[in-house]
Amino acid sequence: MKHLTLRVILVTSLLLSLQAFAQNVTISNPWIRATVQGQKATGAFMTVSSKENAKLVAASSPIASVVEIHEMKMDKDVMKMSALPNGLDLPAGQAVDLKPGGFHIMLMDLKMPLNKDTTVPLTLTFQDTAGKKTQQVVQVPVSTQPPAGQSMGAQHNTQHTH
Ligand SMILES: [Cu+2]
Repeated sequence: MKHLTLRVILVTSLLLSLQAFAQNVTISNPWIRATVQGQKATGAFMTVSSKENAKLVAASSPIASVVEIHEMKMDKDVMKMSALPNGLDLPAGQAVDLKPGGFHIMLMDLKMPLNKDTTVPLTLTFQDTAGKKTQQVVQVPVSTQPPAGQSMGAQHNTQHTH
């Protein structure tokens, strides 16, 4: 009985701390690009802000076999995409944009076509500076363009250090 009580307390405090951290991360304007027939990969975009220094370290979705956090940048006039091996830095209090031509969540080996006006669940894994991981599930609308109010060229202070 003593054991059980202790376990309940531990689980409760763990849940509370997870919740506390989840509230520190805000996801806004998420969207995932609709696919055309035969397309096996697409990108998901959103704005992420964390109240504390953190990282987006992983993402997953039941509709894709492989999900990676990517960066796209110009390299000698060629747009190149690469996975961020250490995740995406989320400096405290700063909105970090994941958008076409920049950071994005890459969904590969899609198991089904993604049609406009549906939603796709995306599980995001964040890591705080102490190394503790938490997950947040976002229902991401499938669209052919960014959500209204978010222009493609929106300039936020996106800072990242390597
Ligand atoms: Cu990519």
